[in-house]
Amino acid sequence: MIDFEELAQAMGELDEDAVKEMLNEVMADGGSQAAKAMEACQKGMDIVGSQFESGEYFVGDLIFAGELMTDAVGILKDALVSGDGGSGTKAKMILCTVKDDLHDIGKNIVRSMLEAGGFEVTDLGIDVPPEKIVETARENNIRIVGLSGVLTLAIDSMKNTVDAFKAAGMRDDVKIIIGGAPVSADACAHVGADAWAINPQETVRICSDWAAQL
Ligand code: B12
Repeated sequence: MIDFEELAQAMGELDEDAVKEMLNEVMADGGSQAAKAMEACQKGMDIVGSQFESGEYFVGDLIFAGELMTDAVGILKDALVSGDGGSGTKAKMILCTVKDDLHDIGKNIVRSMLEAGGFEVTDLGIDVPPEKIVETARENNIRIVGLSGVLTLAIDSMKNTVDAFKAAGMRDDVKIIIGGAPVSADACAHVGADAWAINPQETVRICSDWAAQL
Protein backbone atom coordinates (compact mmCIF):
# COMPACT_ATOMS: atom_id res chain seq x y z
CA MET A 1 0.00 0.00 0.00
CA ILE A 2 1.45 3.37 -0.97
CA ASP A 3 1.63 6.48 1.21
CA PHE A 4 -0.74 9.04 -0.35
CA GLU A 5 0.91 11.94 1.44
CA GLU A 6 4.19 10.89 -0.16
CA LEU A 7 2.47 10.72 -3.55
CA ALA A 8 1.08 14.27 -3.14
CA GLN A 9 4.56 15.52 -2.17
CA ALA A 10 6.18 13.74 -5.14
CA MET A 11 3.64 15.33 -7.49
CA GLY A 12 4.26 18.73 -5.86
CA GLU A 13 7.99 18.28 -6.39
CA LEU A 14 7.37 17.15 -10.00
CA ASP A 15 9.27 13.93 -9.28
CA GLU A 16 8.06 12.06 -12.36
CA ASP A 17 9.74 8.72 -11.58
CA ALA A 18 8.41 8.54 -8.01
CA VAL A 19 4.87 9.54 -9.08
CA LYS A 20 4.70 6.96 -11.87
CA GLU A 21 6.20 4.22 -9.71
CA MET A 22 3.56 4.78 -7.00
CA LEU A 23 0.70 4.93 -9.49
CA ASN A 24 1.84 1.74 -11.20
CA GLU A 25 1.90 0.12 -7.78
CA VAL A 26 -1.71 1.21 -7.19
CA MET A 27 -2.72 -0.41 -10.48
CA ALA A 28 -0.67 -3.56 -9.79
CA ASP A 29 -2.61 -3.89 -6.52
CA GLY A 30 -5.87 -4.06 -8.49
CA GLY A 31 -6.66 -0.33 -8.69
CA SER A 32 -9.03 -0.17 -5.73
CA GLN A 33 -7.09 2.85 -4.37
CA ALA A 34 -7.15 4.73 -7.69
CA ALA A 35 -9.62 7.40 -6.55
CA LYS A 36 -7.49 8.11 -3.45
CA ALA A 37 -4.38 8.28 -5.63
CA MET A 38 -6.17 10.74 -7.91
CA GLU A 39 -7.01 12.93 -4.90
CA ALA A 40 -3.37 12.83 -3.80
CA CYS A 41 -2.27 13.90 -7.30
CA GLN A 42 -4.69 16.82 -7.18
CA LYS A 43 -3.28 17.79 -3.78
CA GLY A 44 0.13 17.73 -5.43
CA MET A 45 -1.16 20.09 -8.13
CA ASP A 46 -2.21 22.49 -5.35
CA ILE A 47 1.38 22.40 -4.10
CA VAL A 48 2.55 23.17 -7.66
CA GLY A 49 0.09 26.10 -7.75
CA SER A 50 1.41 27.48 -4.43
CA GLN A 51 5.02 27.15 -5.59
CA PHE A 52 4.07 29.06 -8.75
CA GLU A 53 2.41 31.80 -6.70
CA SER A 54 5.45 32.17 -4.44
CA GLY A 55 7.79 32.42 -7.43
CA GLU A 56 9.54 29.06 -6.86
CA TYR A 57 8.02 27.57 -10.03
CA PHE A 58 7.57 29.14 -13.45
CA VAL A 59 5.16 28.63 -16.35
CA GLY A 60 7.40 25.84 -17.69
CA ASP A 61 6.85 23.98 -14.41
CA LEU A 62 3.06 24.41 -14.77
CA ILE A 63 3.31 22.93 -18.28
CA PHE A 64 5.35 19.99 -16.99
CA ALA A 65 2.89 19.54 -14.10
CA GLY A 66 0.05 19.44 -16.63
CA GLU A 67 1.83 16.74 -18.65
CA LEU A 68 2.61 14.71 -15.53
CA MET A 69 -1.01 14.95 -14.36
CA THR A 70 -2.23 13.82 -17.80
CA ASP A 71 0.12 10.82 -17.63
CA ALA A 72 -1.11 10.10 -14.10
CA VAL A 73 -4.72 10.03 -15.28
CA GLY A 74 -3.65 7.77 -18.16
CA ILE A 75 -2.20 5.25 -15.69
CA LEU A 76 -5.22 5.34 -13.35
CA LYS A 77 -7.96 5.72 -15.94
CA ASP A 78 -9.06 2.10 -16.28
CA ALA A 79 -9.56 1.80 -12.53
CA LEU A 80 -11.21 5.22 -12.20
CA VAL A 81 -13.83 4.65 -14.85
CA SER A 82 -14.65 0.99 -14.33
CA GLY A 83 -17.42 1.59 -11.76
CA ASP A 84 -20.43 2.79 -13.69
CA GLY A 85 -19.86 1.74 -17.31
CA GLY A 86 -21.81 -0.50 -19.59
CA SER A 87 -25.16 1.03 -18.80
CA GLY A 88 -25.86 2.19 -22.36
CA THR A 89 -26.27 5.77 -23.57
CA LYS A 90 -28.00 7.84 -20.92
CA ALA A 91 -28.08 11.20 -22.67
CA LYS A 92 -26.17 13.57 -24.84
CA MET A 93 -24.35 16.36 -23.09
CA ILE A 94 -21.98 19.23 -23.78
CA LEU A 95 -18.74 19.66 -21.86
CA CYS A 96 -16.16 22.42 -22.28
CA THR A 97 -13.76 24.81 -20.61
CA VAL A 98 -15.30 28.27 -20.61
CA LYS A 99 -14.10 31.38 -22.43
CA ASP A 100 -10.62 32.74 -21.59
CA ASP A 101 -9.63 29.60 -19.68
CA LEU A 102 -7.21 27.15 -21.34
CA HIS A 103 -7.00 24.50 -18.59
CA ASP A 104 -8.41 21.16 -19.68
CA ILE A 105 -6.89 18.38 -17.59
CA GLY A 106 -9.81 18.31 -15.13
CA LYS A 107 -12.34 18.57 -17.95
CA ASN A 108 -10.76 15.61 -19.71
CA ILE A 109 -10.94 13.50 -16.56
CA VAL A 110 -14.61 14.40 -16.11
CA ARG A 111 -15.25 13.57 -19.76
CA SER A 112 -13.71 10.09 -19.39
CA MET A 113 -15.86 9.41 -16.35
CA LEU A 114 -19.05 10.64 -18.01
CA GLU A 115 -18.40 8.53 -21.11
CA ALA A 116 -17.75 5.51 -18.91
CA GLY A 117 -21.07 6.32 -17.21
CA GLY A 118 -22.90 6.06 -20.53
CA PHE A 119 -23.06 9.70 -21.67
CA GLU A 120 -22.47 10.80 -25.24
CA VAL A 121 -20.26 13.82 -24.61
CA THR A 122 -19.81 16.62 -27.13
CA ASP A 123 -16.50 18.12 -25.99
CA LEU A 124 -16.20 21.67 -27.34
CA GLY A 125 -12.65 22.06 -26.04
CA ILE A 126 -11.17 25.09 -24.28
CA ASP A 127 -11.79 28.86 -24.33
CA VAL A 128 -15.33 28.31 -25.59
CA PRO A 129 -17.53 31.41 -26.00
CA PRO A 130 -21.09 31.32 -24.61
CA GLU A 131 -22.69 31.67 -28.07
CA LYS A 132 -21.01 28.49 -29.32
CA ILE A 133 -22.31 26.50 -26.34
CA VAL A 134 -25.86 27.82 -26.78
CA GLU A 135 -25.78 27.16 -30.55
CA THR A 136 -24.49 23.60 -30.08
CA ALA A 137 -27.21 22.86 -27.51
CA ARG A 138 -29.90 24.23 -29.81
CA GLU A 139 -28.72 22.51 -32.99
CA ASN A 140 -28.31 19.10 -31.34
CA ASN A 141 -31.15 19.36 -28.84
CA ILE A 142 -28.77 18.79 -25.91
CA ARG A 143 -30.30 19.28 -22.46
CA ILE A 144 -27.29 18.85 -20.13
CA VAL A 145 -24.31 21.21 -20.13
CA GLY A 146 -21.10 20.90 -18.09
CA LEU A 147 -18.87 23.97 -17.74
CA SER A 148 -15.30 23.65 -16.51
CA GLY A 149 -12.85 26.34 -15.42
CA VAL A 150 -9.94 26.75 -13.00
CA LEU A 151 -9.14 30.45 -13.29
CA THR A 152 -11.00 32.80 -10.96
CA LEU A 153 -12.20 34.68 -14.03
CA ALA A 154 -13.84 31.48 -15.32
CA ILE A 155 -16.69 32.20 -12.89
CA ASP A 156 -17.59 35.30 -14.94
CA SER A 157 -17.46 33.29 -18.17
CA MET A 158 -19.72 30.66 -16.61
CA LYS A 159 -22.20 33.37 -15.60
CA ASN A 160 -22.07 34.85 -19.11
CA THR A 161 -22.83 31.40 -20.51
CA VAL A 162 -25.87 30.94 -18.24
CA ASP A 163 -26.99 34.45 -19.20
CA ALA A 164 -26.61 33.58 -22.89
CA PHE A 165 -28.97 30.62 -22.42
CA LYS A 166 -31.44 33.02 -20.75
CA ALA A 167 -31.13 35.56 -23.58
CA ALA A 168 -31.78 32.80 -26.12
CA GLY A 169 -34.96 31.83 -24.22
CA MET A 170 -33.48 28.37 -23.53
CA ARG A 171 -32.61 28.50 -19.82
CA ASP A 172 -35.49 26.20 -18.83
CA ASP A 173 -34.52 23.67 -21.52
CA VAL A 174 -31.08 22.87 -20.09
CA LYS A 175 -29.56 21.69 -16.84
CA ILE A 176 -26.18 23.30 -16.22
CA ILE A 177 -23.46 21.90 -13.95
CA ILE A 178 -20.26 23.79 -13.23
CA GLY A 179 -16.94 22.48 -11.90
CA GLY A 180 -13.29 23.32 -11.37
CA ALA A 181 -11.10 24.63 -8.57
CA PRO A 182 -12.80 28.04 -7.96
CA VAL A 183 -16.33 26.60 -7.99
CA SER A 184 -18.35 26.52 -4.76
CA ALA A 185 -21.96 26.73 -3.60
CA ASP A 186 -21.66 30.53 -3.55
CA ALA A 187 -20.19 30.57 -7.06
CA CYS A 188 -22.98 28.28 -8.25
CA ALA A 189 -25.62 30.68 -6.88
CA HIS A 190 -23.82 33.67 -8.42
CA VAL A 191 -23.51 31.96 -11.81
CA GLY A 192 -27.11 30.76 -11.74
CA ALA A 193 -26.15 27.15 -12.56
CA ASP A 194 -28.28 24.18 -11.47
CA ALA A 195 -25.50 22.28 -9.71
CA TRP A 196 -21.78 22.18 -9.02
CA ALA A 197 -19.28 19.46 -8.24
CA ILE A 198 -15.58 19.13 -7.64
CA ASN A 199 -15.15 15.44 -8.25
CA PRO A 200 -16.04 13.37 -11.31
CA GLN A 201 -17.97 10.69 -9.38
CA GLU A 202 -20.38 13.33 -8.02
CA THR A 203 -20.66 14.83 -11.52
CA VAL A 204 -21.71 11.49 -13.04
CA ARG A 205 -24.26 10.97 -10.23
CA ILE A 206 -25.88 14.40 -10.71
CA CYS A 207 -25.97 14.14 -14.52
CA SER A 208 -27.39 10.61 -14.32
CA ASP A 209 -30.22 11.87 -12.09
CA TRP A 210 -30.96 14.58 -14.65
CA ALA A 211 -30.79 12.14 -17.57
CA ALA A 212 -33.36 9.93 -15.84
CA GLN A 213 -35.78 12.90 -15.66
CA LEU A 214 -35.40 14.04 -19.29
C1 B12 B 1 -1.39 22.63 -15.06
C2 B12 B 1 -1.70 24.10 -14.90
C3 B12 B 1 -1.57 24.90 -16.05
C4 B12 B 1 -1.29 24.33 -17.45
C5 B12 B 1 -2.63 23.76 -17.98
C6 B12 B 1 -2.43 22.59 -18.93
C7 B12 B 1 -3.76 22.01 -19.34
N1 B12 B 1 -3.75 21.40 -20.50
O1 B12 B 1 -4.77 22.12 -18.66
C8 B12 B 1 -0.83 25.62 -18.22
C9 B12 B 1 0.68 25.70 -18.18
C10 B12 B 1 -1.28 25.73 -19.67
C11 B12 B 1 -1.39 26.73 -17.33
C12 B12 B 1 -1.53 28.03 -17.78
C13 B12 B 1 -1.87 29.09 -16.93
N2 B12 B 1 -2.12 29.02 -15.62
CO1 B12 B 1 -2.39 27.34 -14.65
N3 B12 B 1 -2.33 25.91 -13.45
C14 B12 B 1 -2.10 24.64 -13.63
C15 B12 B 1 -2.22 23.91 -12.26
C16 B12 B 1 -0.82 23.66 -11.73
C17 B12 B 1 -2.98 22.60 -12.28
C18 B12 B 1 -4.41 22.63 -12.89
C19 B12 B 1 -4.91 21.21 -12.98
O2 B12 B 1 -4.82 20.58 -14.03
N4 B12 B 1 -5.35 20.63 -11.84
C20 B12 B 1 -5.69 19.21 -11.75
C21 B12 B 1 -7.14 18.95 -12.23
C22 B12 B 1 -7.41 17.45 -12.24
O3 B12 B 1 -7.98 19.56 -11.29
P1 B12 B 1 -9.26 20.44 -11.72
O4 B12 B 1 -8.99 21.15 -12.98
O5 B12 B 1 -9.68 21.24 -10.55
O6 B12 B 1 -10.37 19.34 -12.09
C23 B12 B 1 -11.03 18.52 -11.14
C24 B12 B 1 -12.27 19.15 -10.50
O7 B12 B 1 -12.20 20.54 -10.38
C25 B12 B 1 -13.43 18.66 -11.31
N5 B12 B 1 -13.84 19.37 -12.54
C26 B12 B 1 -13.06 19.92 -13.49
N6 B12 B 1 -13.81 20.37 -14.51
C27 B12 B 1 -15.09 20.09 -14.22
C28 B12 B 1 -16.26 20.35 -14.94
C29 B12 B 1 -17.48 19.99 -14.40
C30 B12 B 1 -18.74 20.27 -15.17
C31 B12 B 1 -17.53 19.40 -13.11
C32 B12 B 1 -18.83 19.12 -12.50
C33 B12 B 1 -16.35 19.13 -12.40
C34 B12 B 1 -15.14 19.47 -12.96
O8 B12 B 1 -13.03 17.37 -11.66
C35 B12 B 1 -11.61 17.35 -11.92
C36 B12 B 1 -11.08 16.00 -11.51
O9 B12 B 1 -11.25 15.77 -10.13
C37 B12 B 1 -3.02 24.96 -11.43
C38 B12 B 1 -2.84 24.88 -9.91
C39 B12 B 1 -4.01 24.18 -9.22
N7 B12 B 1 -3.93 24.00 -7.96
O10 B12 B 1 -5.00 23.83 -9.81
C40 B12 B 1 -2.56 26.28 -12.05
C41 B12 B 1 -3.47 27.51 -12.00
C42 B12 B 1 -4.91 27.13 -12.26
N8 B12 B 1 -2.96 28.31 -13.10
C43 B12 B 1 -2.90 29.58 -12.84
C44 B12 B 1 -2.41 30.58 -13.73
C45 B12 B 1 -2.25 31.97 -13.14
C46 B12 B 1 -2.10 30.29 -15.07
C47 B12 B 1 -1.64 31.27 -16.16
C48 B12 B 1 -2.30 32.66 -16.13
C49 B12 B 1 -0.09 31.38 -16.03
C50 B12 B 1 0.54 32.40 -16.95
N9 B12 B 1 1.10 33.44 -16.32
O11 B12 B 1 0.53 32.25 -18.15
C51 B12 B 1 -1.97 30.50 -17.44
C52 B12 B 1 -3.44 30.79 -17.83
C53 B12 B 1 -3.80 30.43 -19.22
C54 B12 B 1 -5.31 30.52 -19.41
N10 B12 B 1 -5.79 31.62 -19.99
O12 B12 B 1 -6.03 29.62 -19.01
C55 B12 B 1 -3.44 29.89 -11.45
C56 B12 B 1 -4.86 30.47 -11.50
C57 B12 B 1 -5.03 31.64 -10.54
C58 B12 B 1 -6.45 32.06 -10.49
N11 B12 B 1 -6.99 31.99 -9.29
O13 B12 B 1 -7.08 32.46 -11.44
C59 B12 B 1 -3.30 28.48 -10.75
C60 B12 B 1 -4.35 28.22 -9.64
C61 B12 B 1 -1.87 28.41 -10.17
C62 B12 B 1 -1.67 29.41 -9.05
N12 B12 B 1 -1.90 29.03 -7.81
O14 B12 B 1 -1.30 30.54 -9.29
N13 B12 B 1 -1.72 26.26 -16.08
